[in-house]
Amino acid sequence: MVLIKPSHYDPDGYVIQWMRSTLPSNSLASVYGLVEECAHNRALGPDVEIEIEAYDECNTIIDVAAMAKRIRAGGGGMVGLIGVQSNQYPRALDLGRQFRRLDVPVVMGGFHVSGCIAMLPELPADLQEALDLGIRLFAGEAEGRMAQVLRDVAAGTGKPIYKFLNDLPEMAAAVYPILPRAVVTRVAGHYSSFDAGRGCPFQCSFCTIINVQGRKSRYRTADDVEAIVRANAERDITRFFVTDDNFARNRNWEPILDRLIQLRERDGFKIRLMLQVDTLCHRIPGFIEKAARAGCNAVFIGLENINPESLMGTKKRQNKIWEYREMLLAWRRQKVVTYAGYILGFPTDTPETIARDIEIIKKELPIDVLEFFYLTPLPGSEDHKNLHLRGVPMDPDMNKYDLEHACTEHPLMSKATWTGVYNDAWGRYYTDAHVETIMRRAVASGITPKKVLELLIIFAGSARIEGVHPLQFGFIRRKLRTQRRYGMPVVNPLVFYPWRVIDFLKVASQWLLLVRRYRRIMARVEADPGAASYFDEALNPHTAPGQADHFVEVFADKIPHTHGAPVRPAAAAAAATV
Ligand code: B12
Ligand code: SF4
Repeated sequence: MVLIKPSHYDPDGYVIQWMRSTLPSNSLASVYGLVEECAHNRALGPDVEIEIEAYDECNTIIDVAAMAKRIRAGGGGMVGLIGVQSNQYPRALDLGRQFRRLDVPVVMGGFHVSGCIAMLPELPADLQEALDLGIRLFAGEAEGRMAQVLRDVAAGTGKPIYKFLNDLPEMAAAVYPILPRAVVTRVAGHYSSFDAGRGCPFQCSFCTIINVQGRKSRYRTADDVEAIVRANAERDITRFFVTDDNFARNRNWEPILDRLIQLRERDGFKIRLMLQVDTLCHRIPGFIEKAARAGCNAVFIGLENINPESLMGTKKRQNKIWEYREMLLAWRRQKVVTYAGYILGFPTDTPETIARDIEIIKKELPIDVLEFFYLTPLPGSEDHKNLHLRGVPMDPDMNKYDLEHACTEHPLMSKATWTGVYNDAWGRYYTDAHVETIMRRAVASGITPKKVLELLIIFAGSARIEGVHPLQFGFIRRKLRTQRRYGMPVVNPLVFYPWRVIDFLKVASQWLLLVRRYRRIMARVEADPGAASYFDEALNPHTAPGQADHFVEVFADKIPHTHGAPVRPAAAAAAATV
């Protein structure tokens, strides 16, 4: 059984691939765990041994012919295309096409298949193309269902579509994600992953997750999480990306964190965690403190936008901008690095409002790393479904649904303007002056400066130098001449290799310059005797009673009347006169 997590194509049609990737694939680990269970239970009969190979294409070259040969030599088998997102779908289809040509059975699963089947009234043409190639599709979650798929494929009776969307498996005591050490070590920092739960109670209209994994919190037990940590520790892996979209809404967060704290503090496991949380997590008593004690040193926060109108428009009502600073400072007090995602292209956004908002963030919010995304109608989301049903044009090329392209029209900005705004945003946030401010804030808060420096280098350079989003970044880009998108010509070696050398040298020199510049900034900050007492508006925890933060004032007329919202000066004055 060969498990492949496909990557996707760059604009020249080459696979985005690195010597080392920076983030692990939890989909791959989840499916690996499930197939390993089948192998252990001899799901194909007592005489049939199942051998498993797992590859993340972001860090490994996929040799289709060699894999097909090994499958044949082993007496049969199949290829699983794992966790295929919409942007990875064209690449997955190309891999599937090559395996099918060699008569190898292929099954594909992941968010593109699940999202489309969950939300669209009919099968889209690209999924039909897969079926026409003889690729089988799996929609839904595979816990408890993998053995059935393997048996069907082995018997030659596989269904064209496996559909399990309305029957979400329980997570308690479910088989857990795991990967062999050799796969994990291809990720820089040797991070592995697990999902401690699935499902999110909120209703953001751009989100696919709630339509595939549901809105009910399903979670693993503390015992399961301990088993995951111990199994990985046996492979000398103790760093984890916990992939719950919103760990703060995992109803079992506290027992899980308590157990991790015990493993760290009592049993000496050197656990490190990256978590994803929402902007209200600081309101949960003890959550941030326990997360830090459990080993969390980095946290991804779905800030999305600071304009309440934009947030309301996408049903992200839970984001209360007047609490952002308090939440960020709460993490900072625990010396946890904060990453915030910022979405560009909400209906009321213009180049001017976006530029203004980024400047406000720099000045007033103590975020370390800010990353930008296009508002994208991802297949599987309510936004995509609505546009599809209304017949609004959307880019037909799924390779572009990577949150780095404008995939549909914007009411106020042309595609060119929107693209300009996205490119400008990285440069606007990561100015040398602001990088210095972030480093000063880190030193003043006791956060390891070297860690912040490394992150700033990657996030400042990835989109601008490599042309890929930092979430897809890796170390040392590979471009294989022959791994080109289906339909694009394989370039003559005499043209390809000189181009590749120039391309490599250009990119490498830009990285060297950036690293040197940022190191100098860091050295300057560290040499400053007053660095530890640095203070600015973003670090100020207290807004005097009756006063609003400056950035809250900017949006005063857009803040909805919800519980806890700051009272607008005009409304307060009116109340006083009554
Ligand atoms: C962790 C994560 C990442 C990680 C790791 C990727 C990974 N897949 O593990 C990183 C940070 C790298 C990442 C990056 C991106 N991500 Co992401 N990510 C997630 C997240 C939060 C969890 C993934 C996960 O582990 N899920 C749990 C697993 C078990 O679910 P699963 O993948 O669906 O797999 C199950 C089934 O589908 C099925 N299955 C899957 N494959 C197969 C194969 C076979 C043969 C079978 C039988 C069954 C089967 O069984 C599995 C077990 O039940 C999801 C949201 C979510 N809740 O899933 C977003 C999500 C997958 N990401 C998304 C996006 C858009 C991205 C980015 C493009 C964003 C960006 N600009 O950076 C990049 C892409 C870059 C890349 N190279 O991957 C979208 C995809 C939506 C879509 N329609 O494409 C999601 C759904 C979030 C969202 N915004 O809606 N991501
Ligand atoms: S909070 Fe995150 S996971 Fe939950 S619905 Fe919104 S975008 Fe989706």
